[in-house]
Amino acid sequence: MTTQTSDWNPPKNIKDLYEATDGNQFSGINRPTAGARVTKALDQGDCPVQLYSLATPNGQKVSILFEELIESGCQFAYDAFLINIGEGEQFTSGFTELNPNGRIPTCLDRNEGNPIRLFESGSIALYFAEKYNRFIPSDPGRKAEMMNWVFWQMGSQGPMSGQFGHFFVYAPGSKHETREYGTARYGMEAQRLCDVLDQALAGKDYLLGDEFSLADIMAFPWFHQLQTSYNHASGINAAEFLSVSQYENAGRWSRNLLQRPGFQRGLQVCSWTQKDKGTKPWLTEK
Ligand SMILES: N[C@@H](CCC(=O)N[C@@H](CS)C(=O)NCC(=O)O)C(=O)O
Repeated sequence: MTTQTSDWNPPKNIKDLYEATDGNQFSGINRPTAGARVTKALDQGDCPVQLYSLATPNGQKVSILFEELIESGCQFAYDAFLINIGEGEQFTSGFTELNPNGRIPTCLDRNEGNPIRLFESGSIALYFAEKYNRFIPSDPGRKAEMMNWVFWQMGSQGPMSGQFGHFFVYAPGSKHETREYGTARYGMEAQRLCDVLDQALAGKDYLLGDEFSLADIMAFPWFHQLQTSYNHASGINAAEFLSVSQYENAGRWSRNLLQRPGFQRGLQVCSWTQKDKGTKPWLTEK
């Protein structure tokens, strides 16, 4: 590919561009460095597993898995703690000791006295699915296909859809040209990824055909996010903007998954809107 001529001259160092991000809804917490920003221990409960999360699509992958483990009959108990990422709670020393990347979801498996820290939703999900021998096919070919979807989700669907959401909803209000470029680039890619999912689900109940697996748990929350969230201040939402209803196979799959009690509860764990009811709101409703 040839390098295009450009009338844009970047400064010698990115530092001179940092302030161009001012005004995005997360600019208060964005920094180019890692590590703890304050010394503070994490809250802990009595259960074997401690989950530090928020009901964003990345958090929901793990909480849906946890609730599906419980639904499938596993003796699985976890405490959940809401991490307010807007206030930088992902940068306390307690949090970054568990997750040097400073992102939700993050877990601690006390593992009968041999604690194991877990970060990255894909790593957390594979760890617990393997530990409890659930949602991973025993047949090597089917297991490989399941892994294909897990890595597709982690490497493509999540990051690209998230970047779309940033430019569409959270980027600085006045940066119209930047927003149009970012929204177009990542929005088109988010559509392509929805189409990948949609085509894979043609004539099938689940990504592996007739077998529900971790692939479905992983791929659901970001598709659901595009169906239901990312509302622009003008009133346009992602579903309308990206014509998400055109993905009929994925829409049918998503509706069916939403019938599962594990999905219904998993979506609510560490939900911001129901914070007053606790991190597992259905416990209060009983
Ligand atoms: N690849 C990571 C992504 C995690 C991630 O980006 N989490 C977001 C919330 S959805 C976060 O914690 N953001 C806080 C920040 O940007 O400081 C995973 O799947 O666990």
